[in-house]
Parts: sequence; C-alpha cells; structure tokens
Amino acid sequence: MTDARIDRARRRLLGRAAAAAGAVLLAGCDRLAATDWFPKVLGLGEKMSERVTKLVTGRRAMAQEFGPQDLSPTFRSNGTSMPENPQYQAMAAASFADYALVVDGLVERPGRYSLADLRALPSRTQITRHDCVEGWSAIGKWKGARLSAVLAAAGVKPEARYVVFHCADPMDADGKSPYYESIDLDDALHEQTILAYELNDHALPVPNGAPVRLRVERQLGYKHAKYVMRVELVESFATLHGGKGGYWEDQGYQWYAGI
Ligand SMILES: Nc1nc2c(c(=O)[nH]1)N[C@H]1C(S)=C(S)[C@@H](COP(=O)(O)O)O[C@H]1N2
Ligand SMILES: [Mo]
Repeated sequence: MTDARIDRARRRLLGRAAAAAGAVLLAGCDRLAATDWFPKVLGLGEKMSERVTKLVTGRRAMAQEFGPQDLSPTFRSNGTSMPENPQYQAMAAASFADYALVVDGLVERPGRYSLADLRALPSRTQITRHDCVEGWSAIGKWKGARLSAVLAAAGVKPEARYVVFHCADPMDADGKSPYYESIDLDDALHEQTILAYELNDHALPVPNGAPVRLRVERQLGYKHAKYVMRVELVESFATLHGGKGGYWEDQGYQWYAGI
C-alpha cells in the first residue's frame, strides 16, 4: 500500500469523524465549547478519530447491514491468499479437519476449539461492507461464532484489556513475523464481532482466511485478521512483535481503524 493511499483513507476517516462531530456541535455549540475535549476536536489527529468515533456513536453503535440484493458478485482476496506455512497447507489439504483454535492468555479456561466446537457456539450472520485502505470495498455475507461467546466460554480475567489474533501467514521470508491483529474488549464484545467460518453461505474459502477469520465490522479491512490460529487475551500488546498491536500497525498504520 502506498503512503498516498493510506493518507487518503485516513483523511476520509477523519472527514467522517469531523462531520459527525459537526452534527454534535450544531446540537449544542455553547455547551460543548466549554468542555475539555472540544478544542481537541478542532485539531483532529489519529487519536481523536478513536475518541470522536466512540463519543459520537457509542460503543454499541452498529455497522450498516445490507440485504442479499446488495452482495458483491465476488468477494476478492487481498493480502495473503494462501499462507506460506507448511503446517497450514497440510491442514488445508485435509479440509481443516485437524484445525483447533487456541484460546489462551488472560483467561480462566484456556482451551482449543475445533470447527465443530465453534459452530456449536451462538452465531451471527450479517451482510456488511468491507472497506480496504487500498481503495476497494465489497459486500459479503458472513456467518461465525460470536467472539463474545468464545470469550464467555474461556472466561476473561479482569486484567485482560485486548484480544490478539495470531494468524497462520508469515509476512517475511524467514517465517518469524506472522500477521497479527488486536482489538479492545469493547469491539471484542460487540454484537457484530464474529469469528467467521462462512462467506456467502459456503465454508470460508482459503483466499478469504479459511477456516476462521475475524469480522470486526466497524473497522477497516486490515483489522479483519484471516487464518486465525490463536486468540490471546492480554493486558498490553507492547511486548508482541513490533509492539503496535498489529502487523500493519507495526508499519505505521493506526491501531484504531474505526469508521
Ligand atoms: N492473516 C491475514 N489477515 C489479513 C490480511 C493478510 O494479508 N493476512 N490482509 C488484510 C487486509 S489489508 C484486508 S483488506 C483483508 C482482506 O480480506 P479478503 O482477502 O477476504 O478480501 O484481510 C485482512 N486480514
Ligand atoms: Mo486492506
């Protein structure tokens, strides 16, 4: 991705946050001018896009959902389309019969969940629009286990603050730097946050992250980790990989990519 594209995407996001903040301003200019966050809205920076989004829309706000008539004819693949990982490829060759999602870190009951286990958990189906910072969008129908159900089964310890998704695809030649992502518990427990195992009524295809990928619908494409092998609850992601909470974040993308 080029810097210019990232900048364009970022400006779009900030524009939306500013427009939303503008709507609030119309509702109560004087009162808001007196509050302490108001001056920061005028100097919108990366941090503010998170704070403004949450202030204006609230943690429960839903991403837009669509109807079957809106589905994109095909849902393209971006980034990795087949992890260069022999263990992953062996699992894929066996139709993921041996797949087990590891859930560990700051949980009461660390465990492993087969695809059947995940399918037995409360699920959600949703038709949503995926927005990639590289300048494309697609509408797809996703079905998956609610992440809130996975976390309830595992029992989140009070000190846990983030959910980290460790993926099967190495992003460098020596295989040491896998794709990874993280979200906070607000997003993890959100109604539309699922570990998807189906796209458009079929088992999730390999190019789209088989057997399980994250859908975190209020955020941009790169947050939607594909090929999820392990879900780890942490207090801080500072000690993981580059310390910024995600593969692209470690290259300078913003951690909170909310829209
Ligand atoms: N593991 C992994 N997850 C990933 C990526 C990747 O390369 N590897 N690419 C990200 C980006 S930038 C986007 S836009 C979406 C693409 O999802 P898709 O391949 O289903 O279109 O996955 C995201 N999750
Ligand atoms: Mo993307």
